[in-house]
Amino acid sequence: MAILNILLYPDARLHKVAEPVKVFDESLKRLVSDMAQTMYAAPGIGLAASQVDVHKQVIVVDVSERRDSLVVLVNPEILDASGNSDIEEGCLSVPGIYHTIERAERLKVRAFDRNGNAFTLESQGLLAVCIQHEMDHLRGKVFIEHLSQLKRQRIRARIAKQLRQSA
Ligand code: GNR
Ligand code: NI
Repeated sequence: MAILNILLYPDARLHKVAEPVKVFDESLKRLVSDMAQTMYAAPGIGLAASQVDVHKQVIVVDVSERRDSLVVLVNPEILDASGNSDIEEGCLSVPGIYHTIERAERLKVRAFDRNGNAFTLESQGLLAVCIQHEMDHLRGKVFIEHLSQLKRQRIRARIAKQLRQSA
């Protein structure tokens, strides 16, 4: 197992579009366990492969308090989305920035597990929001790109300031 390096916004590699996984081999299983370890260590409630510069459709999520309910989604597809949620979101790739984004409250996805078995998952609330946040990463989209141009500009200015102060 290994803790992987998480790309930080603004990094152009966060905008790459992830490819579907075609072979469910040992290297996929290694990626999933490394991603899970990276997410737990961060700590975060989700991680998309895009954030660790692997542009394959792989997501890990655990919204449980005990951190014992890992969900692995390979090649996820949304079957159904309904309702409205506005949970405050953060992102390991945009540290220190928190914003509510309009998301569906309930989500039904179809995906494969790390062994290549297909399943469907129905979720709501934080889990549903987190899956939508991670699926955005796979499309090369970071959560702040849901905000208005003005808000994004302010966030970019704050990030630049944070970077100057940490330098
Ligand atoms: O750790 C995370 N917390 C979070 C909170 C609300 C909505 C989404 C998230 S995902 C985030 C980890 C991350 O950046 N995943 O891509
Ligand atoms: Ni994120």
